[in-house]
Amino acid sequence: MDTPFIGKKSSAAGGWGALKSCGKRLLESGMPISGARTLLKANQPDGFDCPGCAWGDPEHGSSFEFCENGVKAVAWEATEKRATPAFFAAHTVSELRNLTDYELELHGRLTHPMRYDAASDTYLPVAWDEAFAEIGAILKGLENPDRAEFYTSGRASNEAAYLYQLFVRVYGTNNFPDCSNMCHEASGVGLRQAIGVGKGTVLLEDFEKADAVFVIGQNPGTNHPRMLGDLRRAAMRGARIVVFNPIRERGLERFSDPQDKIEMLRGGSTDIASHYFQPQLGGDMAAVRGMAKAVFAAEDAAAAAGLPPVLDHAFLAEHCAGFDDYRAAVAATGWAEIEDQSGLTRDEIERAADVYINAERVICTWAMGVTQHLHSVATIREITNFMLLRGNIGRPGAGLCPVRGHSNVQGDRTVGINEKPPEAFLDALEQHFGFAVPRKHGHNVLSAIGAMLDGSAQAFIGLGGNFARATPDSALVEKALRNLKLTVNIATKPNHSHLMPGEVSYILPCLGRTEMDLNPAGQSQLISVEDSMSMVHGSAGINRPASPHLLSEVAIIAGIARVTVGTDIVDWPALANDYDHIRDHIEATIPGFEAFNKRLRKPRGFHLRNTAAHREWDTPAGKATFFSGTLPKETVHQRAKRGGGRFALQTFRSHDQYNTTVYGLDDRYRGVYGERQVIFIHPEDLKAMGAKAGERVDVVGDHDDGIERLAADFRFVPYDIPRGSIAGYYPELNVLVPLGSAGEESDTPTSKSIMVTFRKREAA
Ligand SMILES: Nc1nc2c(c(=O)[nH]1)N[C@H]1C(S)=C(S)[C@@H](COP(=O)(O)OP(=O)(O)OC[C@H]3O[C@@H](n4cnc5c(=O)[nH]c(N)nc54)[C@H](O)[C@@H]3O)O[C@H]1N2
Ligand SMILES: Nc1nc2c(c(=O)[nH]1)N[C@H]1C(S)=C(S)[C@@H](COP(=O)(O)OP(=O)(O)OC[C@H]3O[C@@H](n4cnc5c(=O)[nH]c(N)nc54)[C@H](O)[C@@H]3O)O[C@H]1N2
Ligand SMILES: [Mo]
Repeated sequence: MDTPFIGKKSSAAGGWGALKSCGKRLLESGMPISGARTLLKANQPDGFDCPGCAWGDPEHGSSFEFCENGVKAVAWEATEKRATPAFFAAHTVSELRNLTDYELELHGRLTHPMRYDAASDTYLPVAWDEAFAEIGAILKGLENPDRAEFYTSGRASNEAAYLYQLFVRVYGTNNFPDCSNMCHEASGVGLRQAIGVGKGTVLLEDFEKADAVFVIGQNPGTNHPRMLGDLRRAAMRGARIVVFNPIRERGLERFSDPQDKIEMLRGGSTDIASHYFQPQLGGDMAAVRGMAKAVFAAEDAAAAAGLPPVLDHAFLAEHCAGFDDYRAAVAATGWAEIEDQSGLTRDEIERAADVYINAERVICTWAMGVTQHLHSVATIREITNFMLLRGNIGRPGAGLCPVRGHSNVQGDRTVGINEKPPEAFLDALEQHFGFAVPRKHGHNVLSAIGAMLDGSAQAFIGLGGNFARATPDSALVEKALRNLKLTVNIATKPNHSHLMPGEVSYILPCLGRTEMDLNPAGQSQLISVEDSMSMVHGSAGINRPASPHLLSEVAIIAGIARVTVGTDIVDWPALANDYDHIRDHIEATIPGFEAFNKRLRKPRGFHLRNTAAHREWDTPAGKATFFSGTLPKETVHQRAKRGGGRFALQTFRSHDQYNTTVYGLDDRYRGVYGERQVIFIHPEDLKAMGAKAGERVDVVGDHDDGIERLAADFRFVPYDIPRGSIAGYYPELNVLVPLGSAGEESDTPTSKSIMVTFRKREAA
């Protein structure tokens, strides 16, 4: 069979495979001896925050927490390879566009500020001051500030993000498209409505106390490997781990902890999931409602038998609004509808509910499998409803835990990267800095793209990220970027967004998290980040900068700001010279940052108070609020089931990538090697189509907007996945994600429910 890329799956996540992969990655990165030292400083009080993910750090852990994908993220940044002016001189931008994301980033770290030269179709080095002057002149020359889009990726520090939002608001717009719009937006929206705060309510310690952890739509083995350590410890002390995931993900089944010497020597591993349910794509709201139905049934049975109640009546009476309506809505939802939409049987759902009922303390975590659907906000409200039934919010060992993506995506929102900023924050800015703050809501990712396409947007500034590749309908977005007057990308490595130059285009290279950030006086500057548990901690790099020409993100923002809006309102250079001053402004304008500079210097930083965790409900009703809507009329898998050779496609991450950054072509945990253009599919679906493993097909979009979408030359991988649902990698499949399909109330691209068909490829 022609399937050399399909190999053995790891028997467990972690283990020796993880160590081997790290060694390989470190060698490839050409990271010097300092590499080991660099790694030992990850997530340490006197080191830097790992740029890998937003999982929390243990309160008492003083030893290095091993994490394979953290190693990759660090090695990727600390590489010895350089994309120098000589590299850019040797290749036209059109040539570079033919490289894959993987090949492009292999060229290493950017070393000089570069300006696009249309005559030669290459990037040429430019002086920082010249770059700032021209960018400032173009921004000032736009018809009005709403013509510019200011994108943020979630790696920016609190200090950089705060300065950025301040600059942009002094300039006069709230156009803040943000990676969060494509990520956990639905969590923020749903949680704010239900419990009054758009963040998770648990601390890392709560995982030591929980009796059950529900993990919905998340693949921590790859994307939050350090979370597996916490799940493993929970499993070992008998906590139940209940997984809802259409795909059987290795890391959720078994984990061999590289930290555990005995487990490593014996080649053993620990079972993670006690229960593994495989719903259909987008079936989670139905599954959770089914569990709620089972909880109500158990409550009725207990009452009839004179047993203690299942519901937490005291909590419901004191803290909740809308309970009776919710109970009625659940009663009105039939099992047939629940089974069809969830793809799970009543029996499976009742077994999951039993775990919930028998656990005193329950945590529910989720990520992109929940947030990237049409009805994600409703699903998150339903998860909250379910957790409220037994008072599982706001007490030890229990709570809601949306697991964030980028290492500081949560912090960026906290410090003002928000296209719909709260009025209180704008008031505080206005009062503190004394300027008329723009009040009109700005663009998110989708509306920014809309504005680029209809010509009303004329400039794009990207603080990190890879806008052209991370967004839906990538082919259209690339065109849109090239129609702009100005494109600026602040970045560490070259990526495809840099190859879509507008009329004037700059790549501005910045320091990474692992590098020393020295101010003009030669003092090391500290930055801060916030993790998924709302812990704010300091981070200071230890490596020498990749090039002497790099500036920090803060310095670059200050440079652009000084030229664009002058220094009357804000003394930008002074703030860039001492980040303590930026933190003073954060403290003065954002609640929760009292004594910021002092508390940041404590070993583990500090916790930003979460009202819901204290059972204070900042909602219109002043209570935790049940939402009692109906289930979605039809999900993407239900539509696919109606026939026409259609499938419901989700796009997810391989074990060897960080979003649009591809580290390598293997996906060890899923047994795929040296190939990323693959489609995971149920073997019976293959058989029904008369297709074989490894066969090449084109994947064709089936969105009813008349636009033709094609992802060419993908190969089938038979997999343990529900029939009718398929999966493949982002960003290669972003050409199929329709711009016109956005989550209700979240406006998040629906990258986990895409309708497609297959077209046979003619043999070459
Ligand atoms: N190494 C590494 N770490 C990362 C990242 C990375 O790319 N690489 N990315 C970072 C970022 S920005 C983010 S947002 C997070 C992403 O972390 P995840 O959310 O874990 O990322 P995905 O790979 O998109 O995986 C989604 C998971 O949800 C499942 N799923 C898909 N649809 C459904 C559904 O309808 N229902 C259910 N129950 N499950 C579903 C998929 O099978 C898959 O296991 O990770 C962060 N950490
Ligand atoms: N189809 C589909 N699309 C998706 C998703 C999906 O699951 N499926 N996931 C969505 C999600 S959850 C997210 S968060 C977005 C991610 O979208 P982005 O955040 O835009 O993308 P990244 O790939 O994380 O950005 C990588 C680039 O960031 C730059 N970079 C790295 N470190 C630094 C740094 O320290 N400073 C600066 N200035 N730049 C740096 C490098 O140049 C690198 O090329 O993609 C979204 N798109
Ligand atoms: Mo994300």
